[in-house]
Amino acid sequence: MQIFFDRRQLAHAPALELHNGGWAEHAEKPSRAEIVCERLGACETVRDFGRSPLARAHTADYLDFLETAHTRWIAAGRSGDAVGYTWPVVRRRPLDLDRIDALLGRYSYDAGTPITADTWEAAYWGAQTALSALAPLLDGSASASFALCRPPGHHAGADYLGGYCYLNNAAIATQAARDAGHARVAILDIDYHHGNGTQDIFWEDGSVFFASIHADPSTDYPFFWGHADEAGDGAGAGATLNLPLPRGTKLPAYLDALEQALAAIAAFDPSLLVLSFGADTFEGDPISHFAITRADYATIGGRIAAAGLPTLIVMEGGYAVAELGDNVASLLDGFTAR
Ligand code: Q9C
Ligand code: ZN
Repeated sequence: MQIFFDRRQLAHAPALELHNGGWAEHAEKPSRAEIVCERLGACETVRDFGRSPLARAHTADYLDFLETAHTRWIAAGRSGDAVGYTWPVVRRRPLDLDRIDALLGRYSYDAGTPITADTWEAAYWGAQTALSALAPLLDGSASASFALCRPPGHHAGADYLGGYCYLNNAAIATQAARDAGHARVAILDIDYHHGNGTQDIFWEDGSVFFASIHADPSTDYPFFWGHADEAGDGAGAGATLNLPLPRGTKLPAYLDALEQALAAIAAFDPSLLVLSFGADTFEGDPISHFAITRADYATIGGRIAAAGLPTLIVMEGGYAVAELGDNVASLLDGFTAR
């Protein structure tokens, strides 16, 4: 399996996140990607596909905001990481506001996702990592590849950041595959958290099937999305499948959900699969509550490989840093052994 990684992703290192009423050390650390890279060994060089494929999944105004937000934060006399404190909810309307705090509210939905001086650079190369890993699948020179992306992407929507995510790496690669001629692409999201950004981007798109297995949003972040009755709308009605599972879920119940997701994906008959892979389903994850073991990841990888689709695997979450390398290696080994 070809592995793609770019060290420029490591520059993003937010200090703190608002957690249970206080500022806590940020869980999404650069060492997450470093330890996986060390464990997996040699990585392919990432190419620069420019900004246009990013603008196929995100709005131009959001990309401009993300690129300039920290500079504007400093220009407003602040220091450290930029984070919002006011979010429009009631009777929202498209006001053209200039104040950085207003923009942070407009383009984000939580206080766990600070913008640092290096966020744009890191997120940009994260997206390029996903696009670079897609390339051998598009030209047929590989049947599977792994994009070691960081920061993660699946909570970021077309015009908002959140959940440690800024650019939606999986969505950008999916749209690039569509634009390269893949008529139907499926996304399978197996991060512990619901991939609300990805779901939102393709909500009304019948050419992308989005299936997600995640912690029940009644008890877990992101709360407002990922409930079982969310199924898409318009041309995308029926092209979204949410399979929420309770806290404490172990492999057997997880595999039942996985078979359901894979059956729905097979019925959709895609020519490419994008796997949003978060290893935060791990039993030892510090912010999550499933009970998947390292060995289980190989089983899960094998089941997904059995779908027989060209597959782009994109890294999402996973916060048990010391075990992350082994957990990712287990999933990839299970996938390739199949
Ligand atoms: N700090 C991913 O796994 N948790 N994102 C908020 C308060 C947010 C996780 C709790 C979890 C986001 C990609
Ligand atoms: Zn997650």
